[in-house]
Amino acid sequence: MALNGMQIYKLLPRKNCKECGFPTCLAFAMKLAQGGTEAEKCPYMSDEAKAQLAEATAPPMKTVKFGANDTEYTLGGETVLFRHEKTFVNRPRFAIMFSDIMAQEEIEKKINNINTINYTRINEEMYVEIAAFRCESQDKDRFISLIKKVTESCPKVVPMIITESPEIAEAAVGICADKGPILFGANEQNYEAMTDLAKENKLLLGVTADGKENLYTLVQKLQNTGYKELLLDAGSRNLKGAFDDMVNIRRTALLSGDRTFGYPAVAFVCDMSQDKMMQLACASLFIEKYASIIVLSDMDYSMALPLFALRQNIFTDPQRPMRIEQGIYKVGSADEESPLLVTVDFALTYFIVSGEVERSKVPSWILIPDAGGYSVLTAWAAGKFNAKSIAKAVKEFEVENKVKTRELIIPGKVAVLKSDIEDELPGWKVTVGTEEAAALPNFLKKYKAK
Ligand code: B12
Repeated sequence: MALNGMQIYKLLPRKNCKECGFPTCLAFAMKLAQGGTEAEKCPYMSDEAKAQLAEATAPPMKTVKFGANDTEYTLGGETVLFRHEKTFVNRPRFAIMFSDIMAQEEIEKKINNINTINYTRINEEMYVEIAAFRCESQDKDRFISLIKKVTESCPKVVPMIITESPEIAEAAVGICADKGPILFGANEQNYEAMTDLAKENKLLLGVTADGKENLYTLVQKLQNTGYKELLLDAGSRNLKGAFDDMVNIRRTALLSGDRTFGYPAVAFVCDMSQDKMMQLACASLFIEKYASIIVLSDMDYSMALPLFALRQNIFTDPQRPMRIEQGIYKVGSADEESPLLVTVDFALTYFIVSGEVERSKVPSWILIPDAGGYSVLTAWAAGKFNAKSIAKAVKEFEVENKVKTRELIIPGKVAVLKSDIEDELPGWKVTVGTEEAAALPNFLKKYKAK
């Protein structure tokens, strides 16, 4: 439980030495309770008090990891219930469910989809991160051969081993421990053996119970063993129940500061409906509230594009537009005769435009002035993308030393800037480009040919 300012004050040496930068120990304690400073700033605190404070001032939700090397992921660590209050930090990861009683054809189809999906948006490469394996046959060899087949065919995925049998779990972990798998299936009956296995291999342990109350008691038992790398599942396998579980677990952790529920949770969307569009809708909901792992039956491109884009949008800091650094960027082997385009420093706009320029195969330059991190029209309406800011960038980034053409292509949406820019940059000609970036490849080919 979090401590309040007075409780923290009682742990301090109360010397009012001011060495922490605060006028009194009480002022320091109050700030510490709000998370505005760190306990280490007090040079005279006992080790015991430090340990107590570290526990009390730790974020209400634990940060855990799974995977290994290039495919290591972080979950949890959230501090707010709503994105606009601050920001969400660790995006959920997508898993595709495999079962060892599934037909070979279906397994092949899912493998193929996992290997096909690769979506790059705003410079982030997105793909399916996890393959979940449910042992339904209770046949160890059959289960292991499924895990082997899928992990060999999809080298990037991290396995999630789902079984309630410690013996099968141990065998499964044995063949993929180097991938940092998630071990899912610790319950009331097996939790001691499952915890030992997770501890030994430093794995994220999925804890499952029938209902929130049972889960709460089970997590307390697990915490008493000292193992806290946990992933929660309150057992609901329908939309209404799982949504209720997610919201209650997160609210208990963040609003009541109760760390028993201060762990990430998993949503088994694959069990909520067999309809693809319904799974898409459920997964969208759980991106926002509040799953850290979302298990789907399958994912093809028509599901991946909206899910990945939504996840990326939700898990960015709402107070900071995703910006790219101002400057002049080369696309392809541009030289001093290549076309020069100007756009804004809003990352979404830049990557759409640079993607289309690449697609045109016409080597070009892209100039990025300071536009406040906004889209073309937003920046223009806010007075941040205009003749003066563009002319300033032309000078600041010494564009005239790189491009000899003295021609600048501006976005079609701000055609009104043409004559103002020509006034600001004597000797330059401004060409109004297309309104949409998708039309740029044709435009550039014609522009280059003229
Ligand atoms: Co606003 N906003 N907004 N806004 N906003 C809109 C832009 C719009 C059009 C809404 C409207 O009224 N219909 C108006 C502008 C109207 C106008 O002046 N013509 C508007 C306004 C008025 C404002 C405010 C002034 C409102 C206010 O406060 N009174 C403020 C200004 C900000 C400020 O003062 N602080 C405002 C604020 C915002 C917020 C909420 C902050 C967000 C901004 C997020 C951000 O930009 N980082 C916001 C948004 C999201 C929008 C909205 C809905 C989408 C903008 C967007 O993201 N577009 C639009 C409405 C709309 O467009 N549907 C209104 C997507 C990007 C990728 O598009 O940058 O234009 P883009 O790039 C495309 C093209 O221009 C082209 O390619 C891209 C893809 O096709 N392109 C090209 C880009 N560069 C180049 C370069 C070349 C050479 C070429 C050829 C093509």
